[in-house]
Amino acid sequence: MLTDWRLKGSSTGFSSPAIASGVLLFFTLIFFGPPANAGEIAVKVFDAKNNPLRGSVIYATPAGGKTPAVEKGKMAMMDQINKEFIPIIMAVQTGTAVSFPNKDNIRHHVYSISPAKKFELPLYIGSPDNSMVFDKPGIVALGCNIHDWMLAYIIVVDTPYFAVTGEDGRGKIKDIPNGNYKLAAWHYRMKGDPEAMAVDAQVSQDGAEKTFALNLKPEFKIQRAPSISGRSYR
Ligand SMILES: [Cu+2]
Repeated sequence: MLTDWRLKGSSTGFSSPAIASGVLLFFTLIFFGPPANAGEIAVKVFDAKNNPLRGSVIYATPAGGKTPAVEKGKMAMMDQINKEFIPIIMAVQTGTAVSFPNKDNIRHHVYSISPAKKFELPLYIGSPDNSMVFDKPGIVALGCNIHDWMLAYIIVVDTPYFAVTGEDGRGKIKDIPNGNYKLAAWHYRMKGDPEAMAVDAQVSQDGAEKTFALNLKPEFKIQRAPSISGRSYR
């Protein structure tokens, strides 16, 4: 479209007021950015008792539209610090490479038996080049063979539009192009399939806001023993 009026402009000159205003619009766009054709989806995730659910992954997949491919060379990092995975919940788009640096001065042995990505990084220390491409969508549960309580999840989704909720159970998927989406929420204790429970969301300049109320299974994370200093870790 832009090309069209530029051609028209060059063939008829700039005397017409319509073309002049087109030129003005063109330069306005150059200086002030594109028009608002993207918005955000604000999401709240609660449990059945209305407690906010931190660490829920919310993700929006274009309804019938094309999903942009993952950025080439996209990397994410799953740290190991103080015998815990950081972050505990991480979402990535399918095709993203994830590395597993060990910031402790002891060895970890990271593994997953999840169908979406089965792997093992035998005992290592430091930050060897151990990145792997997560090429299938799904939930990947991580563990450490040495430290039973170490647990984290990598949620691999077929879309670049996702976010993780904070302590208040709220999350925002930002810079998402206007259009219709299937919006899903995942939590590691949820009952049911997030995609089967997905809702329709429409993104426009006004944005969209959605709420999920999830039924949870009992907590199953292995509790970490108190440390020597008396400080306990979960
Ligand atoms: Cu470990």
